[in-house]
Amino acid sequence: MTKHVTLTQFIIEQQRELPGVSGAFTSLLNDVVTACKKISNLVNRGNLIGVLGSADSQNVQGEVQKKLDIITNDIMVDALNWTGHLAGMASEEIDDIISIPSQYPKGKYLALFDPLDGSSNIDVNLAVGTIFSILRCCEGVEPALEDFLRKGSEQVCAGFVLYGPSTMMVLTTGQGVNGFTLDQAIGEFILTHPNMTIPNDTNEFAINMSNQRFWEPPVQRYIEECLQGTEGLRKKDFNMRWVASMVAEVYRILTRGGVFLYPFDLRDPSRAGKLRIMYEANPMAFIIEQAGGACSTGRERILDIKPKGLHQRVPVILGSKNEVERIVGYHQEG
Ligand code: P6P
Repeated sequence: MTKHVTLTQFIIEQQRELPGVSGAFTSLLNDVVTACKKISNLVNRGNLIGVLGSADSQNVQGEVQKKLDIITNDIMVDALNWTGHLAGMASEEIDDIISIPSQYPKGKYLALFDPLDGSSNIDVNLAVGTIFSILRCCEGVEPALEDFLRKGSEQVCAGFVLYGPSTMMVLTTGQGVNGFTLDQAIGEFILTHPNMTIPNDTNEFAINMSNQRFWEPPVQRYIEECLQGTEGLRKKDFNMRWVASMVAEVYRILTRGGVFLYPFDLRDPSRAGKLRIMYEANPMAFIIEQAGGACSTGRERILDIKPKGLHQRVPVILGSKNEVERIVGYHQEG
């Protein structure tokens, strides 16, 4: 019988190789995993337990919140705030940084997360996910906003959980990318996709075509060439996918290559794009680069950006390295 490696065993064995690891990180990651297992169970039973639909409220982004947006945010906060591993948290659903209650010790990590990415899909039974990013900070000290606003290159861990036909966790701690499938029978994530790597080339792009009139010329040019297929410059046909759930798009790209674009949007230059740098772009960029891909705004590497705000938005172009570099080249040509 094949010996299955659980996520817990994988993390402990990987951390054992690192100098000076206290075990706090391993324990923190296991707490994140427990929260995501709870979310998986709720998402799976959605209609049966009345947690779908809108909450008749808006989040800091001005987006209508789904009931599960709020529930999953509370699950993440309640699973992590007592552990003594975190000095603070940040969530897509909460305007300010989330402090650790005074009765709990403050640890040396910061957790940032989008508790339910793609939640507009939840009512139509399409894939959604949880995205998380871990930064290191001074232990035992109340963190200030500035402690969160660190470049993505400073992340110590990034991951996401995709609640799809299978519940999958994808994780990096800077030593490559590994994928785990939740075995519902035993409640454990099992290593099923070791050392995930992205092909450098692809013939599949993901973009919301309804926004085409708001794209800048370099993105217009790239997508037009894809649509011209064998009759155009690229001399090959392309396929298109748009799931409207970043976690699903990124997982597909990790498994078969591709390029995902949520580009700069001319409608509102102050927004720059739709996706948030701290808990969407940065963790996904860390994962994509660790898998051999690339992630850019079109003008700069996402992981090099010094964030200005907790909910700052950035344009995102990520995936197969040669495609991302082509699009970046078009931006440089103007
Ligand atoms: P649109 C989900 O709301 C999200 O933040 C990403 O997961 C997804 O890629 C994108 O927005 C979808 O945006 O404009 O197509 O609904």
